[in-house]
Amino acid sequence: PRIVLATRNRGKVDELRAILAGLDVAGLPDDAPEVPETEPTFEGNALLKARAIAAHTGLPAVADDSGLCVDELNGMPGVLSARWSGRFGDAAPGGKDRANLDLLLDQIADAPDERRGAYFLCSAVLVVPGGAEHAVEGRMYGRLLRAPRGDGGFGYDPLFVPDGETRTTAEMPAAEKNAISHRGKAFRALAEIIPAALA
Ligand code: ITT
Repeated sequence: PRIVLATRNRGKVDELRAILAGLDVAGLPDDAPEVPETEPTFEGNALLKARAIAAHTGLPAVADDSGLCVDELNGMPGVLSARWSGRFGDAAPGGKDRANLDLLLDQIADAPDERRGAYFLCSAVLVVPGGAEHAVEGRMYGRLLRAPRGDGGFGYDPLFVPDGETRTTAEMPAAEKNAISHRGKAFRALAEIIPAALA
């Protein structure tokens, strides 16, 4: 059965295609509606995106909402991670990921080691048109460096070192990041329930 991925983020599409290998995964159609993320929770926003795309395409839709929760910032930027800097896509020099990364560096510049803990959270959902909704969650715990390292991944990866690692997630091959990441965990859990959910 065919499912559609409700995301415009290229970094995510590449990760999700690898994790959901074996399923027939379609990309977001060009005429898909833009869905504002207005909910206060990751799961609420993931459901908003998947419901809109399931209704638009008539296909089962998979979406995620994810972000970085930083100890020093009492859980911020959290659900605001993608739009924290207020600079979007091409409007930001170096892209929005760069603007967000610079803001994070600035905000935690004075944080001592014991306040540099953080975790990524991913809520992954499946919405079947006119049918059931499923939601699962994955997390990856780690700590934030004082200067970025690595060109892989996307978003905040150059600052994030997972627990038990010395490399940032931007220094890991994609498959290694997926094996331990919030998104990898959430989507492997979702992939397990997709066959029964679509049967
Ligand atoms: P869609 O809504 O179209 O899926 P988005 O980029 O807006 O794309 P989110 O609202 O889920 O996605 O925001 C997630 C943000 O959190 C993302 O832009 C990064 O800044 C950060 N993020 C999430 N997962 C990450 C990861 O694996 N590595 C680095 N940063 C990540």
